[in-house]
Amino acid sequence: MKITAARVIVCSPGRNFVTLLIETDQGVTGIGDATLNGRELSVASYLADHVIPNLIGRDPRNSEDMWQFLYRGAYWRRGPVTMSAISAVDTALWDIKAKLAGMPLYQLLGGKSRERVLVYGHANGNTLEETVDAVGQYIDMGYKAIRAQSGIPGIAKAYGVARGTLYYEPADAALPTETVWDTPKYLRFVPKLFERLRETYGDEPELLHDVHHRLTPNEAAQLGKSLEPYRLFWMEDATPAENQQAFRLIRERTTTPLAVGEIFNTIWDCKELIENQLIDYIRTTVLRAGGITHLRRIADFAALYQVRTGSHGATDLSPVTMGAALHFDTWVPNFGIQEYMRHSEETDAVFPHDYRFEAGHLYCGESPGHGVTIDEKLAAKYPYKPAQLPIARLEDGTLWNW
Ligand code: KDG
Ligand code: MG
Repeated sequence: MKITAARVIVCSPGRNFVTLLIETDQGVTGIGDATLNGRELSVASYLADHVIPNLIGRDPRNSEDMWQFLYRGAYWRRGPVTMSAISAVDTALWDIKAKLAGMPLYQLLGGKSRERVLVYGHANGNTLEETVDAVGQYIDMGYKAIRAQSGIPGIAKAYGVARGTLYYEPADAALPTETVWDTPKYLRFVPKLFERLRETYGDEPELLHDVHHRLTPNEAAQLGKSLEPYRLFWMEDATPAENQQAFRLIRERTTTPLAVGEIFNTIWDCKELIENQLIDYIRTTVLRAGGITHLRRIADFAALYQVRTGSHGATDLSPVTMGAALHFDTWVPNFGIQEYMRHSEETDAVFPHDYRFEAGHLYCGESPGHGVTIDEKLAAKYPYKPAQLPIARLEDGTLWNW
């Protein structure tokens, strides 16, 4: 069996997506997501110029060898562009393999470990009151776990606050929007928000919060401690994780559970965090961390240390990633939770899929493969639009972590 052709489809049905489609001599095709928010064309070019010529003529069933070829064989290892491209190839090959077997992808991984996948949605508002109301709306929609982000008095354009109500899309301009950051204001405000959320909705809903890399380890420890009475499911990306040992300081000072990993590319980015039990949830994804093949390796390693999965699932990960992630989540023994930010109707129409939401959970479909396809004719109606992520500066102008 051979790969006969592959192509990259770039489209923008509400936001930009890069999709790899692989064709075989047996008529079976597979797709993978290669979207890297704000840097989409770099991955598209890496795939078209450097990866696709290497795919033609190879046996698509040898996904492990293909992974090793693209990772080791490139000499230049890791990095978001390379790893997003490898992820797309790997996801497409698993899609093909499962279609050849006539099975939903989770069956090839080891079958079902659970019937349904717990997801968390994104509630947000410009003020504390609006955010409290938004969490209530998510509870009414059936969500059992909700991330709460709020505008903060005195901080213009806080992270995670939507322009519409259901959809949060940070990549909002061709050149980065500038936002302002102020740590003391943030640290004073956030515990008040979660105090109000527990007062209003009681103990039951799982509540999550994304710090989005803004704090130092000591500040993160302070925040974690101040949130302990409100029993968060997790505090995410409390500090940047290039220095994995930085999490030791946070870990030693608070019992608030810690999640990290949406920007990690390989097991090497989280090895120390996991083996030293510095985190509770690893947020690596099918898309960013080398596809099913590598994500499985990370999850198995994490299981040894009782670290559970909590894959990134923002809107810049296409429905193709969501479909593959749900098969992974249905199988993975040490599953924690799956992020689920709803895609727009235009996006859903371009990527027909068989997963569905019900009562706070997503269910993966039963069709062979990962259950997501692309309508290429419709995709062609939405050409690429340059859009980058914002940046953050302190009030004195110093560039900060967005
Ligand atoms: O492209 C960046 C987004 O995916 C990111 O800002 C979303 O932090 C995020 C999250 O937790 O969903
Ligand atoms: Mg995040």
